[in-house]
Amino acid sequence: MSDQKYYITTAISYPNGAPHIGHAYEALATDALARFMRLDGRDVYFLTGTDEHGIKMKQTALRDGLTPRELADRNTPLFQKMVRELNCSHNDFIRTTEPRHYAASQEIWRRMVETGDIYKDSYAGWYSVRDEAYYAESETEERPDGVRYGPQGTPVEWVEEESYFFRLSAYQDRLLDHYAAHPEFIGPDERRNEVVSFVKGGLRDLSISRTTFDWGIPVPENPAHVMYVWVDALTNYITGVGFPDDTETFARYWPADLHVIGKDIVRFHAVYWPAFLLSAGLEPPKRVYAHGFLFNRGEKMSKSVGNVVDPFTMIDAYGVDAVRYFFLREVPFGQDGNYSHDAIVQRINSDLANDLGNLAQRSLSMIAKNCDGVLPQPGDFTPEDKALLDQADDLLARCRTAMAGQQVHAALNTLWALVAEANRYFAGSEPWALRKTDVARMGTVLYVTAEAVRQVAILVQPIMPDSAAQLLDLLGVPEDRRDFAALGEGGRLTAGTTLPTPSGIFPRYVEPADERS
Ligand code: ME8
Repeated sequence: MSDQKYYITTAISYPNGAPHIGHAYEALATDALARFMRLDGRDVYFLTGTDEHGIKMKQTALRDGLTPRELADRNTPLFQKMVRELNCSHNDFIRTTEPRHYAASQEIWRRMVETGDIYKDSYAGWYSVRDEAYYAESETEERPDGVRYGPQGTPVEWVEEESYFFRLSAYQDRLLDHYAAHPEFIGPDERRNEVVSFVKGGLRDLSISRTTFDWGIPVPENPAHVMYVWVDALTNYITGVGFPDDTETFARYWPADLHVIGKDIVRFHAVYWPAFLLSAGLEPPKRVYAHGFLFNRGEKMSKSVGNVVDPFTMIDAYGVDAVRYFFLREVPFGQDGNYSHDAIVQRINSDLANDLGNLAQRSLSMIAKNCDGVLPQPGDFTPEDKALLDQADDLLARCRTAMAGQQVHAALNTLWALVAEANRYFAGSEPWALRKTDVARMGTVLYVTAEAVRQVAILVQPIMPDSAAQLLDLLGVPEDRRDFAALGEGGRLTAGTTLPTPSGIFPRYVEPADERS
């Protein structure tokens, strides 16, 4: 398994403003999936970045008295800072204004021309700048406010201009065949059904260039046209792995194993993108998975926390690992979710501080006090010991299944079920009482508990990399025994290891205002 590649991407964000929590959510979830696969021995390539062309960028720049490039140069560093502060392990951050991306976009265009899929005509129809999307008249409606809206609730405007078209209509059957042959191509199922019925409803050729503005990549044979922003944006996924010049890297990583995106941009990824690729003689990605949208429940936020819609404020207030854990545990991946200060504090104090933190703290401090800080040698295992160890040894298989289907919350539920079981085992075994009656048995209980914590700590690394590393330090697990190959019976803790002095890793969240009292 060790050599199997795994190419994973986020959508690339529009840097027409500062990053928001939706952007952060997508990045941290994708990072958890990337880290999981890496620890599982896969050769992972993880790409993220910014989508810097298009009318939306141009209009925002005009409003702010900037050029679109100045706007991109002002905001893209904030997206780079966000992924850094979120502790993302991306291999590359692509900006669609880079020369390598111009080369890739012009090359895919040329290949689509060669296939005969691009022709010139004139476009007349509806366009949403907010979505950067063309809509059929039947998908729009005029509301009582006199404004016409598209299917995502954004205003549309009438556009009429000379344009190049892509023969999307010619791909209807091939796309339907592809969805049928690869039922895993789009997830979750709800999104797949939407796409299949959209394509069955009939595809019209797609306008893929604009002449009324110039903020985009020039069309190779006719620089009076710039490419429609989505043609260039989607192409980032192949630019990022070396298309067209670095054929070795491209052959190694393409097709992508997973594009992680939000549910509002499924049509672009599951209809347009595979059609462009098939036209250019390239393979479609293996899977596109759409997460849901996050909503601030609108609860009053603690003053000290401030505006928690801002990912930077949120990281400052709660810590990066707590933020990562909260969103991935709280929101079933693929569904919409709410967040609020109270919900985050609840997860920090209950799941992290009480359940996992106390389990680790109680067992490790008993080892420190009663075993001279040396991991005790276990005696024969009782059925209770074995039951807990078996459940721990089973975690990897369960987490693999969950993560292969992007069910990150389900993987976490499995881990916390083991944490709950380990807490029951620890309380029921009363090692503090055994200290006076049966020291050897106490040692076994402490060993078994520590071993359960070890497996949880290894498997929780993709979600909370820093805290998991600290926990593994406290358990004396060497750096080279922290990947998934070290899980299960073969990687058991080594009795006799001297452990560092334990310290708390998951502090309770205390409202800053309460700290003084
Ligand atoms: O769509 N909750 O960029 P973008 C969860 N440039 N996810 C959200 C969200 C929310 N409230 N708001 C946005 C674009 N997202 C294009 C993508 S890819 C070739 C080009 C998600 O900045 C959204 O669904 O509007 C998308 O996946 C990502 O954030 C970037 O959104």
